[in-house]
Amino acid sequence: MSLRGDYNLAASDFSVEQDWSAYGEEEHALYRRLFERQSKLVARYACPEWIDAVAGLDAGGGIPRFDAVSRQLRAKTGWEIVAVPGLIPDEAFFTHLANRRFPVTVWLRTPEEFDYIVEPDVFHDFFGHVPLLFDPVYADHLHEYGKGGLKAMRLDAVKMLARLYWYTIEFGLMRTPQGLRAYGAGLVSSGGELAHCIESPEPKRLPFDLERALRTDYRIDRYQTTYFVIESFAQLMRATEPDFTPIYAKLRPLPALEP
Ligand code: HBI
Ligand code: FE
Repeated sequence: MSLRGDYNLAASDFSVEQDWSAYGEEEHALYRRLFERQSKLVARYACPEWIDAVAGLDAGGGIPRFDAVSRQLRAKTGWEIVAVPGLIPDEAFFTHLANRRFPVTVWLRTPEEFDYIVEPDVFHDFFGHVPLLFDPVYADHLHEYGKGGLKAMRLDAVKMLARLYWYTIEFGLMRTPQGLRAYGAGLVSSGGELAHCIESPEPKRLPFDLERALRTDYRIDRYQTTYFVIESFAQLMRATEPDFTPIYAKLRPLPALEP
């Protein structure tokens, strides 16, 4: 996969400096436009935990300073942002999560990609992922996920575990007393899929089922056709607590499920 970021300056853990002064005014303006578009949608479709967290973040003025937000994060849940050039290898990614460091891409999409981008950019990573790191239960789950990822590598089960991440952290839905809400970063940061995932009659919306999620394939270049719905982050934490080793062994011989 030809990646867009500049990996030449990355350290051995794939971290880079954010160099906030290098962003141009037009990049900050594009970030603000993305933020303003999503702000109208998240009020209606994002889960309460995301809404509460983003209220405490000065996230709309332009591309955020990672070190300033890391100070707020550390104080709340012990997490911090690690600046990266883009997608990084699984082992580096899982190692960062296992140490409560969330990788956030430093570059911003081009104006032509306003509506859709394949690779995660700073808007997807920061606006989509960072606010929920302020939620203690979600933060603990992601920490466990990172440790589970390193174990999955030893068990050659990363493909299965990546599906869990996809159907929760990236595209998860939550049932709330006010109705369905999105918590997945790929949904919260999407101009079109955020309303679609809640309003459209087309996609399947299944109660969260760990084994089904681990078996269900996904497409990265289109709206999801299947969403999994949790009751709460506490339920997600409980459901993913068991040792996955016997689950991997049971599911490995079975065919993947089409979404
Ligand atoms: N790298 N920067 C970055 N962000 C991701 O979300 C990411 C990654 N590398 C690997 C990866 N995700 C997935 O393979 C894991 O979810 C399994
Ligand atoms: Fe993401």
